[in-house]
Amino acid sequence: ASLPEKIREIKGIEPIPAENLKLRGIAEGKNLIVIQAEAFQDFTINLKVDGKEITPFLNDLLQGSLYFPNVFQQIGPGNTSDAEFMFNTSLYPSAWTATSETFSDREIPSLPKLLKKEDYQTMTFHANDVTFWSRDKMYPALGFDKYYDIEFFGNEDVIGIGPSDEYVYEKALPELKKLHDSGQKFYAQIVTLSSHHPFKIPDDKKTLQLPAEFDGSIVGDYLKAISYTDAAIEKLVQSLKDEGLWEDTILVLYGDHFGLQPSGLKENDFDLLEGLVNHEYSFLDQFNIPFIVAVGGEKLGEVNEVVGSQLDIMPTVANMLGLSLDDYVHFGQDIVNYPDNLFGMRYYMPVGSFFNNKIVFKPAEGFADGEAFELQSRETLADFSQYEKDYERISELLNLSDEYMNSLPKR
Ligand code: GP9
Repeated sequence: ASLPEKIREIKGIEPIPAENLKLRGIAEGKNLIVIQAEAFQDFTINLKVDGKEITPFLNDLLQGSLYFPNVFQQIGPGNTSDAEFMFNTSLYPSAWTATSETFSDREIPSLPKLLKKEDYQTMTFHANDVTFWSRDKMYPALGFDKYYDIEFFGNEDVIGIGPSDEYVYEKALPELKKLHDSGQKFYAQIVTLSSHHPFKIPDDKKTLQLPAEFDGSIVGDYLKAISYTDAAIEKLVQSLKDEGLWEDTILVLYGDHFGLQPSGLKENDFDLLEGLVNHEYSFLDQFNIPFIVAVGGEKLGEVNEVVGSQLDIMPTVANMLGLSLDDYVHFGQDIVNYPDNLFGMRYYMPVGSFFNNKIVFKPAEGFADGEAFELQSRETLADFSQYEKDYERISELLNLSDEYMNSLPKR
């Protein structure tokens, strides 16, 4: 069997004929704009504090979009750059190094390369120095035609470590419009930065006021940073509409990874968070990122509760673009059409940890000493012996993934 077949077999995926796939090609030929939002956790979506929404624009956008509230991060030590790698490949990142630093000397199969064959131009925007996380090597390895980094943006309108999201969108838009106006299809990934730790948004850019109990807390700063992220995206979408790009766009938004790590929180932060999420804030909240797809001119309006992973984002979007991944090695899956899931975690969880549709499992010495939690109730499961097979399947998948990564030819 080929590697894609082997992966499907381990995951228990029976391929569905293309003509029977839901949402197949719904965005075929459209421009793809992907916003990878820094430290964006899902609990902020539809959240109200003191009657105020944290993400009013996205909450509104969701009404006509596809929204997956149960998707989990899988980054390794390469943080943001691992998330970029995963979206563009649907391959597991390396376990103990930043993938961008370890594998960028390889020929990496990728979404930019698949889209190139469909006559797309591909580019990525991130307002930091491109050498950070060795992106200067990763972007060419992923096959992007072009990247825009701090050299393009300059040190204007800075929030935290780089130019503000608003400024980045403003500068990126004319580049996209040029292509659109000349009839050139494009894929643009925009990696945001303004909501980076420690989440300090300057007073004149704050878009949210919170009750006094949030003053001086990282939770309050975080919510304000996410509110800023939301407001900046609103401006971008408005500009896409004003400039006539929206109807030809599929917009994908997802969070790269957690912002609020339990180890960085004080007791008061946990109390504040518990008040927001209505249960004890745990790793399940920490790792839960939003995944949203809006298609210009299409009313989708669906909340899909399926359990998914960061690796599933690209295959889900690829189906909507009408791309076939049948022969492309990938470890994620299109979660619209293949809702039965199994995916692994490493680095931020013990090796051998996995999620399936019902539980998350954390091994200790081995399987029997581990812990399992039901995803819906968050309760600890007393007897999880029925999931031992999944534990074995995950180790098989991660081994296959590492073998595959190591087999990629040098560039
Ligand atoms: C900086 C960006 C953010 O370029 O990658 O840092 P990270 O979240 O990866 O530590």
